[in-house]
Formats: sequence, C-alpha cells, structure tokens
Amino acid sequence: MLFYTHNPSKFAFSREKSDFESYISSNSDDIVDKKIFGLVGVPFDSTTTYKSGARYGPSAIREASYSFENYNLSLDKRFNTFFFDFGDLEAVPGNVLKTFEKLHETVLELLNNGIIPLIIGGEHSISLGILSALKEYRGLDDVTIVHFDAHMDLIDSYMDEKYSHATVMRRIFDLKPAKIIQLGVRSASLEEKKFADKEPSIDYYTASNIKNNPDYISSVLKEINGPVYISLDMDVMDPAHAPSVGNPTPCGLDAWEIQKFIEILSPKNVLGMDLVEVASVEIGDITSINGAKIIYDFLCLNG
Ligand SMILES: [Mn+2]
Repeated sequence: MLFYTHNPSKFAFSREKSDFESYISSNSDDIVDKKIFGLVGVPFDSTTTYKSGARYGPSAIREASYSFENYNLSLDKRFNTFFFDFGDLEAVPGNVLKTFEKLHETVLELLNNGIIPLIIGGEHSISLGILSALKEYRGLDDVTIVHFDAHMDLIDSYMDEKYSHATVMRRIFDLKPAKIIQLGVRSASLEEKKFADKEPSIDYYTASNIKNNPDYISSVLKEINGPVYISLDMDVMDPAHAPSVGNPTPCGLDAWEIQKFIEILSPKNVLGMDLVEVASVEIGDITSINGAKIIYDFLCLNG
C-alpha cells in the first residue's frame, strides 16, 4: 500500500489523488522542478500528561483550513503549491514505538518519492518518527532543527519513559543533527537548562528574548545555512492564541511573530515540518485556526 491513508477529509487546496498518480508516472520537467509537499496526520496522544485531545488535531486543523482564501493577502501569494493531503497515519493507541515505526516507514516513502513531509500531530513525541526517517534517508549532519516550543523537551526520561512528548527533543538530539535552535521556550527543569547550556549544538531563545529583541532573533534565523527541519509545538503560542494544547503555558508568542518567522524560514531548504499538540475538540477553536494558518502560510510561500 502506498502510504497509510485513512480519513477522506483533506486540508484545503490539496490536489487530487489523480494528480498525484500522474505526478508519480510523469517525468515532465514542470512537475519535477516543483517542490511537492505531502501532508499526513498522526492522530496520536498516548503520552499526553495534561490536556488530552491532540489525536483530534489533524481533523480540527483540516476543518479550520477551509476558512482561508486561495489568495493570501498578508503575504501577497496565491495558493499555487503542489501539495497532497494523504490522510491520517494508522496510529497505534497506547503504543509509542509501534506508532513511530509506522510513521518512520510512511515518511521514508514520502521522501523516496521526492515529497517533502508536512506532518500534523498528534502530540510532540511523533516528531522522532519523522526525524529518524529523515536521518535514514539523507542524514542529519548538516540539518538545523528549528524548534518552536514553550518547553525544551530535553529531559532524558520522564517518569522513567524515554519516549514521550516531554523527552522528544532529547531523543532528536541523540540523532545528532548539526544544530537545534529552540524558540519561544519559557518552561524547563533546571537539569534541562543546564544540559542546553553545556551543549554547543543547542541554542535557545526564550519568549522574553523574542519579545525584547525580535530583530535579533530574526537575524539568527536568516543566518541559518543549509537544510532546515521545522518542529512547531503549538504551545509556543500564548494560551490567548492557542488555548487548546497539551500544556498551555502563559507569556508566549502571538500569530504575528509566528507569521514573521515562517516567512523567514520558508525560502530556505526546508526538508520537512511538523506541527503538533493541537488538541481542539470543537469547531471554530482558535488553536486549530492558528495551526491551519501556519501550514497555509508555509505552503503559500512555497508555491
Ligand atoms: Mn511544548
């Protein structure tokens, strides 16, 4: 089976399956030269420790995506991106490692077909399954992970669990990417902070750093050389903008700041992206609208 596809509803502006089939069988230059994005939802929230519901994230974000126009006035871009929503991974409730394995295989399949993975969580533990696939596909030696989050997620184990939303960036660190840049952090254990301080491959900028000196943070992102992977935990936003997340944390970023950072990152060689921790369970919830907007902006900018 090509990809684990489940659930017929699609993110707005997704191309049809027939377009994908003609892409697969075509060698025409106009398609081959285009960036192609594949969205997969991962409805998994078994390691959630506080507010559950991230398993509903993919559905809520897709539903919210229909409130956007195919012309993006803020960015002056038409939605012209070659992009397929493949549906949801068949996650295994309660089993992190089996879910990782399935996600790893699926992401590898996307990469082998020249498709840039755009993965919607689910909670943050899933990012490891994506990055392990990226490591197998092309290595991470030159890759900068740009990690938007209220939390460092750098603890080695959480309640004796090695694989958890709370340990995910530590497991990604273990995969040895060139650099991890954390943005918007404002909650960590002292142990995590000390770890981040001593590791030269980890840089972090707190939400206060960003509020006090946004131009400096923009210049840090502009200066990133080489390939980039974006992992965006929606709790990086202030709970005023994203209340329905696994661990809402006050004093966060707003939609303007995220839009600006996505504008800076989009023209780079982005190898993949995940957007996780949306736990919206009702239509019209602002968290899923802001989540959908980030993906919509990113895709518009890559058209
Ligand atoms: Mn977080």
